Amino acid sequence: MTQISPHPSTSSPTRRPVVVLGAGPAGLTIGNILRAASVDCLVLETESRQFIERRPRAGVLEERVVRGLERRGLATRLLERAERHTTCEFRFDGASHRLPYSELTGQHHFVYPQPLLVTDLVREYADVRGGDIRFGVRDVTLHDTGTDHPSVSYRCPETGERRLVRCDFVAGCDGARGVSRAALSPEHARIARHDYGIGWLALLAEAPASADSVLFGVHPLGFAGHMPRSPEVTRYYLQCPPGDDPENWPHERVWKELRLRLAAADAPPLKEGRLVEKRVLDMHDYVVEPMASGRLFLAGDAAHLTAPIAAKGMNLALHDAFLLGDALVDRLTAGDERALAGYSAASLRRVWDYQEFSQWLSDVYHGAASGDPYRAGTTLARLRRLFTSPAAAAAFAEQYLGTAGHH
Ligand code: RFL
Repeated sequence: MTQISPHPSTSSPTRRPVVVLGAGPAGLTIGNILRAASVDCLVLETESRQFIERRPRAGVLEERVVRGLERRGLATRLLERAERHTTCEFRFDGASHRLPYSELTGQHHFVYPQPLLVTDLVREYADVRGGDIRFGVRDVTLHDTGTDHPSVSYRCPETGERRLVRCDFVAGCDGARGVSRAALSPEHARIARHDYGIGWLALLAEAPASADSVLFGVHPLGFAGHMPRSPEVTRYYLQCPPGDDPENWPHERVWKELRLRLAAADAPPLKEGRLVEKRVLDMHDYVVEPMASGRLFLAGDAAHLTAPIAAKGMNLALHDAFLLGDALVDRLTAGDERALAGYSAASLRRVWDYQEFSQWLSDVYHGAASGDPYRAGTTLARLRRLFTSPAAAAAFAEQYLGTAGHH
């Protein structure tokens, strides 16, 4: 619904070409692209700077995304500090199977925790490029996004006063729980949803990685994942019932299940540590089509959610940000509308491709524990094919690295 709430009475409405909602990877990247082209913008964020710089989430970036950040001057620290991964390892039937995806694609995964990337992007936007950002804003409301004169209002955290910002475009990058998705016109926007009916217990352990690569354990007890994050912290996942209570997973149970589900002959023991994050994620996806209506353009999780199954969410958010940031610059500096008009369709091609990969991978991860011997059998056949068919391995590597068929 395009929000038509009356404009709040404010003493001095300001004006900016672009208002960006949300200071996640998508919003901050768009802000940086606009500032580099001397386009004025305002980023509004409901949380504090300290909070967004510490929020632990993703950590795996495709090389193509890293090069996109590098071209825009946003990857200096990332390139100095990120680890490059070349291989992932599946564990099933009690054995390890390594898949050398860099040999197959010529590209790497870069492991760089999302809070570090967000810290770099905020610093570059606010402290280096002089971009305007307001943290801790309340009651963000969009107005008139279906007209040529949209605006955004919010409550100022310091004074409690409502402020109105008139603009030419709104970039809705406010994530899965933001307000911009609801401001799309319902006659034009459709939301496709998929629920996997599966939960993942997402864990952060204060422990070094137990292997030099990502590990995927496909086991009759359920999926288990191991993702190195930094020398001190490792992410683990355990499949669990959706909506499970993390309190059902005390320290001993977590490590016992991880040891069982990631077991493989000759594998060194897991390096255990204190669990500093323990939350249950219900695996579901949605895609908004189209990702724009009037002067409102969505990017990242605001427009599409991909369960962390294929580690694609942050990558998609950044692919969107490159497309939308560049398109807004074309429109606002050269009057060229073409990229903006094609933005939604261009982004959605990749989004659906990644959704399909996520669904495929979910079958592989969860089939063995489905309780259905037929699904368990086909899951194992798919897995074995990755290690017996070079064509199957290459197809997996292309999708995992995001190198296939996109520009
Ligand atoms: P974000 O990062 O959620 O940022 C949105 C920002 O908007 C703010 N906000 C508002 N601001 C203004 N007005 C409002 N009304 C607002 N409402 C909210 C929020 O405070 C926030 O700062 O969205 P963005 O930029 O689209 O980025 C998306 C990524 O954060 C997300 O896709 C990834 O974290 C997903 N994800 C992973 N992605 C990967 O590519 N690789 C991974 O390995 C990976 N692992 C994960 C993940 C997500 C996880 N969780 C918890 C959701 C692991 C986990 C556990």
